[in-house]
Amino acid sequence: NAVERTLAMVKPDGVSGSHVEAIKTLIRDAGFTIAAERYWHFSEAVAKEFYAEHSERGFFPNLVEFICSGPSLALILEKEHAIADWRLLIGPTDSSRAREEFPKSIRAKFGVDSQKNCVHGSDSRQAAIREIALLFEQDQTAKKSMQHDEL
Ligand code: YYY
Ligand code: MG
Repeated sequence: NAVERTLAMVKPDGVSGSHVEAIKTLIRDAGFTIAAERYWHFSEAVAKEFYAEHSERGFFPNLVEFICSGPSLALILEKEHAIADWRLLIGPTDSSRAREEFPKSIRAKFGVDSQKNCVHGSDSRQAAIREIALLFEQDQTAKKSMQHDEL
């Protein structure tokens, strides 16, 4: 029953739509602890690294542009089964499908479509470790590739 960590993120549409406080309330009400949080304004290089697994997909260029369009709030969430439970709480990738199938999910409540779906969640333990390292544990040189605190 080890406590698990996952990487959650409120994407640019969620930050600009002022959904951060509502989402943090849903996070705490679901029993997660917010271990760390940090605003990032993604550079193109870091966005491409974050979403590297999708680099061959047709939606990739638009996804990178969207993620770089404004600040995101990255959060490290802790709880037993944090990875799977956070994926359940955010709902399916397509916000319309979320509204049909998981109306209580965060994407159902605040997402717009398949791209502007408000939140991110790591999909495996390996992804969580990689994403937390990328957004919270980079050395100073790497951090310079991102412009943070641009709210
Ligand atoms: O993990 P999750 O965010 O639910 O979906 P992925 O299949 O990993 O895709 C990552 C990201 O890419 C998704 O949150 C929005 C974007 N995207 C898109 O813009 N258009 C699609 N048809 C599918 C995904
Ligand atoms: Mg994914």
